[in-house]
Amino acid sequence: MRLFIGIRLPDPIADRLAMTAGGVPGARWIPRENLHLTLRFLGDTETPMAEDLVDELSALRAPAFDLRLSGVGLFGDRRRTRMLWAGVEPQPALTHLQKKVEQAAQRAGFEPERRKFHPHVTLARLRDAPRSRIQQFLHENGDLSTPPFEVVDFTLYRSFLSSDGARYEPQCDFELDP
Ligand code: 3AM
Repeated sequence: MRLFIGIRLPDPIADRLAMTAGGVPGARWIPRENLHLTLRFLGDTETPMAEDLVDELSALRAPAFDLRLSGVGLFGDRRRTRMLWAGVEPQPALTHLQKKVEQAAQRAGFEPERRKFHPHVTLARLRDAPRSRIQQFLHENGDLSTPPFEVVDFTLYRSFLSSDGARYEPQCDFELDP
């Protein structure tokens, strides 16, 4: 099964992000119910390793925290699929949680994640999108800012890929300390 660990967004926050969709030809917008902040991509995983991971994540202790999304940006270049994303205001408790999640994944037997953690919420994947429309999107949504919301847990997701795109199914929530 294809797995990743992420943070769910409260409905009003997902609603606000979903309002940014549109206006960029070649964009595949992430469906509102799929919007999330990825903490760790795990990929295809055998059941025993997934069970070890659940044990490790259940034992993880980290405090709950507030998070606020702000701004939008673009990852990637013309040779790769590019992504539009919403930014995350710096929050040391989020970085702390991500490190704990990384440690838990490694204890469960996953290879270390070599890439630096850039917290973001993917809004759309782009293919051959005109540069001018991307710039327009970045300009129009540059002042995106959500109210702070409390992150009280994080989630192990299963990802199902199909020609219609990905479907993400929460498998298990792990509570943070109040
Ligand atoms: O939340 P975002 O969109 O940044 O891009 C995928 C998504 O991240 C990423 O895992 C998240 C849930 O699908 N992802 C998918 N395949 C990946 C891979 N092979 C990957 N990240 C790293 N390596």
